Amino acid sequence: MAELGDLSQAIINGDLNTAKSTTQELLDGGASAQTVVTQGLVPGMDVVGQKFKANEFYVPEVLIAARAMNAGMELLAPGLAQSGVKSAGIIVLGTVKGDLHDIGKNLVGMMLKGGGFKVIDAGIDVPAERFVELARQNNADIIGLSALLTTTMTQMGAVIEAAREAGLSARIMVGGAPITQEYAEEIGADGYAADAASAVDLARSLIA
Ligand code: B12
Repeated sequence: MAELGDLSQAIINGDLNTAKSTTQELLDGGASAQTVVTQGLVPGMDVVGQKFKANEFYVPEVLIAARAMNAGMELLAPGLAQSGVKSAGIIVLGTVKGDLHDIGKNLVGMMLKGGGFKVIDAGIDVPAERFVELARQNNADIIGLSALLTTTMTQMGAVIEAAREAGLSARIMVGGAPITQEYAEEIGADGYAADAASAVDLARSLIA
């Protein structure tokens, strides 16, 4: 009989097949989709996030773990929709206009999903108006902006301005290699995180 801890361990190991089979076994054994997420998948991904922060895991391990988690999530999606489990929050996440880098943004998105957030992926090269449109359509709690170029990081300010002009209440968090806490404050962002694991903590604190 599979245990919730086995599922957490499968995520930490990045073992997609075991993550899938264990998720299915837990469901077949009568566990609710919500229990499987909150006591199996999310604790596993939390450990992955901690290891990433401590430099015990690197980007490939995190991506592999996130893929295993997504495989489990796919099996749970119908059950979660039925039980109406409330997400931790809704985040519109994208790479700003002029910028095509998306590896970090995708990693942040996967970790946020692992943390129970509903993530709307706006993609790359996203103009300010598109962020505003998606945030409004989805009633987003947070807009997450990624930029990897010193020439595109200035776009973050444009999104913040557009969101304010549109009267959106969504908080804005920013990240990407050239971004610093100082820069985030300068442009009036609500938060900055240096890596994907910290992004989850930041998102939780922005909503709390
Ligand atoms: C891969 C890469 C590319 C790939 C991108 C592929 C893809 N699908 O993303 C390609 C080849 C397309 C590319 C193109 C270019 N690139 Co490039 N690229 C890189 C490289 C090597 C790695 C970036 C990366 O993926 N890192 C790994 C991820 C996991 O890290 P990350 O993105 O920093 O994300 C983490 C954090 O920053 C944070 N984070 C990220 N986003 C967010 C968002 C939020 C909300 C939060 C909270 C946190 C957060 O969490 C992430 C996970 O921990 C970097 C060098 C580097 N070491 O950064 C150069 C680099 C960013 N590129 C650079 C340049 C110059 C270019 C080009 C202009 C090159 C050219 N002359 O054509 C083009 C620009 C294209 C464009 N318009 O965007 C420069 C930028 C210099 C600068 N200061 O502006 C760099 C620094 C290389 C260099 N040393 O010169 N690039």
